[in-house]
Amino acid sequence: MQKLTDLLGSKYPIIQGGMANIATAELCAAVSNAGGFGLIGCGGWDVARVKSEIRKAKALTKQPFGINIMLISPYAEAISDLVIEERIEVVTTGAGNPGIYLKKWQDAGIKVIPVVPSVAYAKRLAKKGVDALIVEGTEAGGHVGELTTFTLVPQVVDAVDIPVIAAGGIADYRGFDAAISLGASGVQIGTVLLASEECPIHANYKARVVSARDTDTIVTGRNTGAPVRVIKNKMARQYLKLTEDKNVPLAELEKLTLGSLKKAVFEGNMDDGSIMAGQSAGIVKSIRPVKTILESIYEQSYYVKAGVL
Ligand code: TUI
Repeated sequence: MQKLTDLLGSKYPIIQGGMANIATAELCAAVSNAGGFGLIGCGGWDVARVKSEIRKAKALTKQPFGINIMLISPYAEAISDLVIEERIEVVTTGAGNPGIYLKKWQDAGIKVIPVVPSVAYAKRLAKKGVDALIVEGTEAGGHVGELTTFTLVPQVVDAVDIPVIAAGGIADYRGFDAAISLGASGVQIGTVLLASEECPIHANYKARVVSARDTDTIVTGRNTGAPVRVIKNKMARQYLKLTEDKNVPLAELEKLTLGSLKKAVFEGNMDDGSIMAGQSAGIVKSIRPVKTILESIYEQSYYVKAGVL
């Protein structure tokens, strides 16, 4: 099987999550410049904004980087053409089925790496010729599936013959090595990068991730079809209450979630903001440069030390 670093052109088999409103050109370039694989997370951005971030990232790094498209975005289709025009080499997708765009991207030579939350979904996409899969457990922050990284990764590894990238709950070399033990070819990290010096979020958000204890995250909206893991606060409690009423339209809830994410990201509002973060927030204890975070994951890995990777 192809090595993930050969597929991506990065030094480390570590990719950055496509965190909406957070994975800007700045964070993406910092990750790629540090030897990981950076991504611009399009979230709910329109085409003009994504284009401007792509241009910025191209100016900030000469290393390869990718684009993450959140498929429930109203701009997903337009962005699916933009990545071709901009000659982006790798696209990751989340929160939906990338099926309708696959052929067009593959014809353009774009490597496609969807996030999958289940085995059946992984098999279907592998059959369609995607290049790798990001297998994300429910430990992750933001929009999540039901299964844990620990159980889902080995099942997908057994079901497909393309590289699997483990995501959800990984914040240090121990999580990295666990993922490799489960058969993954690499990992995706998000939460630990929230606590990086280069991450363009409000200082309050970073501080809240660093102070989070093991039990501080919760999944809101499991019963609505839009389950989102956040750090518990007033907003999370309000959202939980709102979703007890099953008649609230999904689109309205998504707007509320993305809108309140902005309050946390830009204003540092830790009461009314949606503080998306994964369970690994409990592992994250300090704010460090991206380069230190990536090096400490890779260089301390037993697999790396043993020369296996
Ligand atoms: O997408 C994510 N994480 C996200 S997106 C986001 S922004 C947002 N805000 C409000 C509501 C919803 C999203 C914050 N965090 N991770 C990747 C991911 N994809 N996790 C799970 C999935 C997924 C779920 C279902 C992928 C495919 C899927 O298929 C459903 C289907 O049958 O189409």
